[in-house]
Amino acid sequence: MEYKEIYDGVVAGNAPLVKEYVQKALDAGVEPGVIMFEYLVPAMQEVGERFERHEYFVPEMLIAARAMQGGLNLLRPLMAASGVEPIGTVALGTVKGDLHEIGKNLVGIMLEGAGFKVIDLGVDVPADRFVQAAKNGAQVIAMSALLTTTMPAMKTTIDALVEAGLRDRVKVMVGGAPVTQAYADQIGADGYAPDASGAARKAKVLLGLS
Ligand code: B1M
Repeated sequence: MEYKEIYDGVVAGNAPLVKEYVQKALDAGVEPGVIMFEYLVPAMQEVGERFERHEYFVPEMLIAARAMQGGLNLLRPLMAASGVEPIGTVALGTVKGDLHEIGKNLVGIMLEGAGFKVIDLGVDVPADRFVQAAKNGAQVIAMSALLTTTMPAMKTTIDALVEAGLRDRVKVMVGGAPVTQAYADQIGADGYAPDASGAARKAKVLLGLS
């Protein structure tokens, strides 16, 4: 692993080191996608595994997440399509009660990279904000959940879209570590993707673009 400092920096929560080496890798011509999927994402997986083994606790996870975010911020503008008419609009958010944003941000980056305009609603997003985004013209409502306890908020949003008479006008896509295709089917979502690049592919399929 040539830029091991990126991986180690995320695991150790060393944001300046991550930024420095992400920039070094970019300057040396390493593809942003390689930096993301070969260094940043595996490092965050390692953090998760340490948490599961009770070697890391919430503060360590938080500083690791911040370090990863710093790296992602350098990659985001490079991965987004530039100066091209968007192929569709996606409103993206982590559902109510859920503060996990890294996966959601990765999905956003991949959607942007695929040519979508992404309206990032942030984290802890209540159903009515997704409904408002649909009213404002979003064609895809994309929801992320990382907690088993917040997954039902996806169904709440779908119900709210039905109640607002908007369900037929938008496609609903769901994802996040505990979410499955079976769960997506169960709550009446139109699509599910297991990862960020799959999410970009799925959004295109849902809008009949591929
Ligand atoms: Co949290 N946390 N966390 N956490 N955290 C998990 C999710 C957990 C699995 C850890 C564990 O116990 N093993 C566990 C959930 C258990 C469960 O419900 N099954 C957990 C818990 C319990 C908690 C707290 C309750 C802890 C506490 O306070 N006691 C608390 C809850 C806070 C809240 O949300 N209300 C909490 C807090 C936090 C931090 C704030 C410290 C931090 C988040 C910081 C941040 O995001 N700014 C955090 C972190 C970092 C994690 C872990 C370590 C990493 C999550 C992550 O970013 N993964 C996580 C453990 C783990 O994953 N092993 C854990 C990397 C990211 C790239 O993956 O988000 O899965 P992921 O996204 C993927 C796919 O899922 C998919 O694409 C992404 C990229 O490929 N995807 C989509 C995601 N959204 C999608 C949407 C789509 C399609 C695909 O379409 C719309």
